[in-house]
Amino acid sequence: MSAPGAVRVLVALGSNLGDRRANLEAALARLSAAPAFRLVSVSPWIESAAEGGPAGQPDYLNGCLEGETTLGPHELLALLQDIEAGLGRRRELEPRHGARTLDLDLLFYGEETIEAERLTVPHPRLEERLFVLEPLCALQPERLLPRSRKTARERLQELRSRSGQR
Ligand code: A4P
Ligand code: MG
Repeated sequence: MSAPGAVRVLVALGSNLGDRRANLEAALARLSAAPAFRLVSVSPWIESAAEGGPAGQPDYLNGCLEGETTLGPHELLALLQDIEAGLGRRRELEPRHGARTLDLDLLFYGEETIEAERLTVPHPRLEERLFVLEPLCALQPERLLPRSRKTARERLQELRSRSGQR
């Protein structure tokens, strides 16, 4: 059952350092243990080569989760960043888009649009990334994306045909 005032959220997960599956599963366990967060569903984990960033990085394991929370969006971002740090991420030591034990990005916070200094929602790059759209489509293929105005499924097909994948 939903808590009163709870908001549906979607979070992207990624890891390309250490035991990637264990990192992602530990993130799920920590989120589920937070009193203000309820895990609703999780996509399969999907492996892909690192997009952008320094050359020679290990492949990523990515996924997406749907949850429900009574936290505000900034509080939720703080929780996600605490979990990243708790699982060994040292953001200050990484190059941009460098390898990381855990990356948690807030894709959607209900239907809200947020343009704050430290938080942009819906996530600004989600519509350009196969590694986000693939797991998102496993959970919400009909989700309408604000920039392209396409569904997640349509946008995934478009990016796949552009990159020569079927
Ligand atoms: N921030 C703003 N909006 C958000 C949001 N909606 N969710 C701010 C999370 N954070 C948000 O994040 C930098 C700052 O973004 C945070 O301090 C927060 O206040 P970060 O996680 O430190 O930086 P990042 O993840 O390196 O940067 P960025 O631009 O978010 O990178 P992406 O987009 O996450 O890409 N290839 C594959 N195959 N799989 C991947 O998962 N990931 C990346 C990183 C590159 N290539 C990849 C993958
Ligand atoms: Mg990130």
